[in-house]
Amino acid sequence: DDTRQMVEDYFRTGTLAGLPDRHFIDGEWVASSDGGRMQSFDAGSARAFHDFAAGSVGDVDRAVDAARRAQKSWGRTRASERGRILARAAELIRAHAGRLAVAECLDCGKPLQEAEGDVSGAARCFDYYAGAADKLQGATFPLGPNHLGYSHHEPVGVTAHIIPWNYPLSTAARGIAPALAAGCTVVAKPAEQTPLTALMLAEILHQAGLPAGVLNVVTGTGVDAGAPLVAHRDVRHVSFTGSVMTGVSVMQAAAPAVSSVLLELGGKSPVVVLADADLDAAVEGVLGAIFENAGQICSAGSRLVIDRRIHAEMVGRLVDRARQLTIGHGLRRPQFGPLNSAGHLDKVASYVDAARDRGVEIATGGSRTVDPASGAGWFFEPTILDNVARQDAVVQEEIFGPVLTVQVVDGEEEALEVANDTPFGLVAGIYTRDFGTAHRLARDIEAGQVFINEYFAGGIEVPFGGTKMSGFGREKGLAALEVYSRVKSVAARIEG
Ligand code: TXE
Repeated sequence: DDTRQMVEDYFRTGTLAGLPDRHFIDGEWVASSDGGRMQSFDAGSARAFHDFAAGSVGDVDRAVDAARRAQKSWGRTRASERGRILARAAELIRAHAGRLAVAECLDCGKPLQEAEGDVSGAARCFDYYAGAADKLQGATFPLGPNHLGYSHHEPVGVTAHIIPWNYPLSTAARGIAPALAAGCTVVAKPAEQTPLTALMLAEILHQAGLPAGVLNVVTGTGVDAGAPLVAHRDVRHVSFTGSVMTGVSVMQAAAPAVSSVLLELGGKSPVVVLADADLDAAVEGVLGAIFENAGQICSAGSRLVIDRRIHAEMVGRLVDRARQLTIGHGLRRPQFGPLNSAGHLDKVASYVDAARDRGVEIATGGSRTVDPASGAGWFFEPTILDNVARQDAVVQEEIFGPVLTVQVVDGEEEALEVANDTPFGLVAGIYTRDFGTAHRLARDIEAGQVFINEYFAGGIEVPFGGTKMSGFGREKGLAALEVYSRVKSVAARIEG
């Protein structure tokens, strides 16, 4: 099939023909105003495979200007028509699924089957907001017989989307689809490591009938392209997914324009496994929670909080399974792929090296490795650190790699205390057969989303976002439409 051919072509030539390599502004492919270019790297082989436009303030200004000019007419386009365009985009994402997945796999390094899952999730996201576009309704207010009061939702205006490198297509889709559904226009800035699928998505929406200027994509670094975008005076809202430190500076940069901000800043999410849990389900859940996408997931379950009575058995089973994971280049569909960049591999390795030096017990993994087929690539072994103290850096700070820490507790009360004992609060997993315990913990755990007896349960229907240092604002679900719209209320005297 198509995908197999692309994979063969890539391994033969070291590149892939026809990948987008310029900004998408006002319905056209545009080179950087200063001619800047930068390279994309294939993490599975540590080699450059593509180059693309490195944008700066001139490109951002041009894109925001296009979005501002397109805003009025897009905002007044009938909601059902906006929905039809999103529905067509969902179909086109499916039609181009193979190419999108291969591009995502090369840009991120992740296993191809995971990239394929991201692509079908993105299509599903466009379906969802296609259907939701004309369900955004206002209210009437009981002002008495002489007055009429009502409200409706207006689009926020030009929105900026700063996208990270771990889920480039999914994150782009979950911001762009509700923004377009609500009648906003968009300037998106994908991460410099992973520009491809946001550009491909812009082309798909253009083919689906989206008018020029409604969705623009400027590629380049955070400093040169991201910073001028989030500070732009004509941007009314910024959706940011990335690190805490950058999120704070984005919020500051957006303040002078009084733009609203949504921050999705990652976490240190606990998976609580109590003594009565279904251990088979818990083992599966924890493995996926930390080793999917090599742990480069904001909502990764990176802390196992485990009852002492099942600790030895659970860790033994996890270690066995972690050692069996097949490692390799993403295009070979391994169970476990590389980290996204050399710099990120250094960060993950330095956390584990420092932990080793402090005497933290390494139950399995703990070292850099390579793709066994080529002897290259930026890989770090699936790693489990056992019996880690509550204040240890590997428990308190986001590593964003395949490193699970294990914290041993006695019973529900201590599990809750340990689960909440980090600065983050994105998601949490709970494994127990006791209904009351599960929902008591779900109530008391500080997190924006809780999974019970299946980690990553849910879908586009379920609102997602953080508390504490994990950020604020909700993506996915109908909640996301509220991010991209404002209530306008009208009160009129109609009698007397
Ligand atoms: O993040 P940055 P980095 C965490 C994870 C990771 C760490 C560093 O722990 O190890 O962050 O990753 C753009 N104005 N997460 O350095 O800098 C940048 O170009 C505007 C968690 O990649 O936050 C990219 O598009 N934009 C996370 C995006 O911000 C700026 C996902 C994220 O980059 C900017 C990624 C600026 N001044 C990393 N500086 C999650 N929540 O899932 C950078 N950018």
